[in-house]
Amino acid sequence: MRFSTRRGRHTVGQAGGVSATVLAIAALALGVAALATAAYTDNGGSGGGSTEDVVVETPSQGGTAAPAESVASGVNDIRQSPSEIPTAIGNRPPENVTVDLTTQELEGQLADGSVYTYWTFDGKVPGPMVRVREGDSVTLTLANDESSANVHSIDLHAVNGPGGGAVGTQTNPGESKSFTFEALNPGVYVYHCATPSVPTHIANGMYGLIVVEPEGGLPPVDKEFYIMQGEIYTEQPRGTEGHLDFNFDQMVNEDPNFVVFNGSFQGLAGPDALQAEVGDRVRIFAGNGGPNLISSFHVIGEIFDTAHLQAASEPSTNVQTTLLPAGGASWVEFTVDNPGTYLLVDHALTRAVDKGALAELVVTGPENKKIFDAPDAEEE
Ligand SMILES: [Cu+2]
Repeated sequence: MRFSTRRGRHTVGQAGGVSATVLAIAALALGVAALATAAYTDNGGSGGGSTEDVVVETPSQGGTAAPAESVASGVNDIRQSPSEIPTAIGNRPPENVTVDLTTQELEGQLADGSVYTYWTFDGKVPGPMVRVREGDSVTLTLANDESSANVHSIDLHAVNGPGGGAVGTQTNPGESKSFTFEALNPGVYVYHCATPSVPTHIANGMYGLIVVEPEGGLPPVDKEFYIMQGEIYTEQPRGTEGHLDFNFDQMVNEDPNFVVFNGSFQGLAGPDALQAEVGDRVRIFAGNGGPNLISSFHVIGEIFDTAHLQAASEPSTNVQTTLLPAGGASWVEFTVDNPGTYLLVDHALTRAVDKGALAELVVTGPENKKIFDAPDAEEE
């Protein structure tokens, strides 16, 4: 995505190419699954009233196990990096802003050994985060890559106007269309393709977030992350090797084989986990593309000091789990007090453990035993 203001054009988001980074999703998924299983051992007998035992794990320092690859060679990495966040708006007046997005259809890795044909904004799921200021006049140009087989479009929930922009952006392959809107309402909003069958386009990966910062900007934090949940409805069951096909009937029945964060099965873990340091104030922009399920977004071992429920301007405080409606979002903030691995999940937990909606936040730094002390925690 290209994104510019009067102050000059700069680029955010990736070029949509194949990432060279990585580790085997196989090993990764197994590791995460084991971790998740360990975290939910039937009350554990001493949960202090909670069925959730904090997973205490010292982050691996590396150097022993040979890194495997999390995305197979020659397969597109469609995962949006959770750290791919545009620069904060800060304290600036409203401006004219241009946003350029390109819709692309491409095969990418869904899970270890499995690929899927994604429909995307800029080659990633979710599409690039767009970040503007309340009062900005935003001119959005949507290009549909000439290699596409389908018409695509965009509906941004931050827009006040018919179809959220979809009426003006039904774009044939190889063409582009533009429209302009004023970002009247601050908040965090979902955008998605709105070309029939709309749920099909969404299920194939066509969603993202647009953040509209209020006058004066959002308060600074140490770390910001970008996570979106979505469902993938495949003809073949999980574990099938090779290309998995979309299944319309399963979508209509709201029975996805995969529920994912940022496009792939437990893809934000291990070397691709979110990273923070003890003492960091963390902000997560969390959205749900859907198209059908409601997410119960939770971070195991943390409490949201503030959660903007349904992305409302006023925060709620001390929230354990926040709902992300289909086509809705939230942003949550918390401070990490102790090192270890914290799991981001849809707390409808089969979706996390079995279907893929699970990510890791790895926190490094000194222990704070007054806040948390587990002498019987298993050492690595
Ligand atoms: Cu589309």
